Amino acid sequence: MSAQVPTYTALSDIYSTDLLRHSPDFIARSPGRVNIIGEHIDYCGFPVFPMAIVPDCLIAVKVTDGSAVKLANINGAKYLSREFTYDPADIVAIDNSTHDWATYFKCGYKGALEATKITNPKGMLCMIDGTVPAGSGLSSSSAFVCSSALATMRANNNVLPQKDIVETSVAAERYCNVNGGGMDQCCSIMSKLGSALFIEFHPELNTTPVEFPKTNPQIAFVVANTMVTSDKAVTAPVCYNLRVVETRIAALMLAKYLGIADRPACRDVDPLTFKVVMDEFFADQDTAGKDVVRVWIERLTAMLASATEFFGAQPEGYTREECAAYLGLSVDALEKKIHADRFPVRADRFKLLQRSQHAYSETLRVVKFREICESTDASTDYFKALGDLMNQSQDSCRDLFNCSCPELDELCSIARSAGSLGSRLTGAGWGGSSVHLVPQDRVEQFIMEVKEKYYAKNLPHVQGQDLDDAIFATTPGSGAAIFELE
Ligand code: NG1
Ligand code: MG
Repeated sequence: MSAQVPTYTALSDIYSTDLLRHSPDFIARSPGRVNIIGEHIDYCGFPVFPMAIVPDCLIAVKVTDGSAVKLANINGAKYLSREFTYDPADIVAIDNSTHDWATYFKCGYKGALEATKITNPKGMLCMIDGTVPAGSGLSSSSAFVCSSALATMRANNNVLPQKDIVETSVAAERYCNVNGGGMDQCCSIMSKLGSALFIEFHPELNTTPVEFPKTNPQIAFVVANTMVTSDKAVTAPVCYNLRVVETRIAALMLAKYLGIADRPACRDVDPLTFKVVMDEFFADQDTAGKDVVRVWIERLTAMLASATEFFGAQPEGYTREECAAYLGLSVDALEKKIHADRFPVRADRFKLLQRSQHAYSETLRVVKFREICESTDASTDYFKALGDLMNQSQDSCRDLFNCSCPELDELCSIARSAGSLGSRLTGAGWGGSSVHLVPQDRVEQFIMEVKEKYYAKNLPHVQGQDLDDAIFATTPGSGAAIFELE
């Protein structure tokens, strides 16, 4: 007799805690995401191609009078609680010196109240359950920030339009001192069940749901976590935030090299990104009917290859002083212009050539990946065409952007030998998860082989549910939602 799935009349039947003695008014949820392709280019303003996964962050909320916010986190059945009170002076203090799970809620709460301009917010009793593995590169942080912002807006009866919730969540997560792009929050909030999301950021946020081609056997994606926790908040100054700074300096120098740095569109926009430079470069040209991104990327790639006086002269990278001198700025002015004052980085040299080559080539792979997904040419070998782009992305992340790690490289080569057509890191890298393109009818066998060759060998203590959370097949899930309870 299979165990009956229990049914409850109210959440309070599950958790007899003071937070849930009253049944909640609503539940806000926002999912994690896996980035299929387009890594470290959202903050360059270029398009990316993630999809929402089923694991998410759920927040059950009882709205109360007063301004106290009580949180209960039942992740892994440990009952952890935090509470704070709305402070008219700065909404809520965010302390990044200790890495506490409640910080993500406070970021979403603060961002939501700033965006809605609510000054006398309701009290909230919140029961939180996150199932996106933390530090796994599947955007557990953004799932938490987005659901917290959504819950705060709903508690105050002021849920903004989706795109405003995305912008709010992107700004809110930066309170954790990670200078992130907008991919994770946009995917979490705006995904449509059954489709991946082609996300463009400039000239404005624009999303296009894209279904994967109907192949036989079906296309499936398997996520495999290296279990190397990549805690961006800790490593940011030498990893994530450093890469953001390198691409920003490269964009400034590119604009100068192309003679368009003083045009208002480049001079006044903050921060300057590769995409802004590209759009301004073509602004006075007739691009009707041209695939601007492809033209731009191919032109830049050729230019970078030949422009030794530009980037190629110093493959080991440029110092702050050299960059500032090229741009006619003081080092301080340069630091401010690329927000390195707010998000400090630790590096002597910036590898502008390599980061640019990755960003341009990765953008072209995203454009091609979407075209292949939308192609109806019956002769297309979808698995090979899509898989090759994913493998090229991994090589570029490893060799040009230096954001892979030995465990990710090992996992990708094991996966390819176990039948993946395309294997790459997903998310920031330096640990976290990988994503693999596998025909549906080989998924079980693939997962078994990777469990044996990677997890049993390197992580024998990871068993049972933890192992099932470490490597799993996933399909495009739906985005954020609010469930109104009676
Ligand atoms: P992860 O590490 O999965 O949260 C981060 C950034 C994204 C994007 C990817 C790299 C945040 C919140 N997320 O994702 O914007 O830049 O790295 O493509 O910073
Ligand atoms: Mg994250």
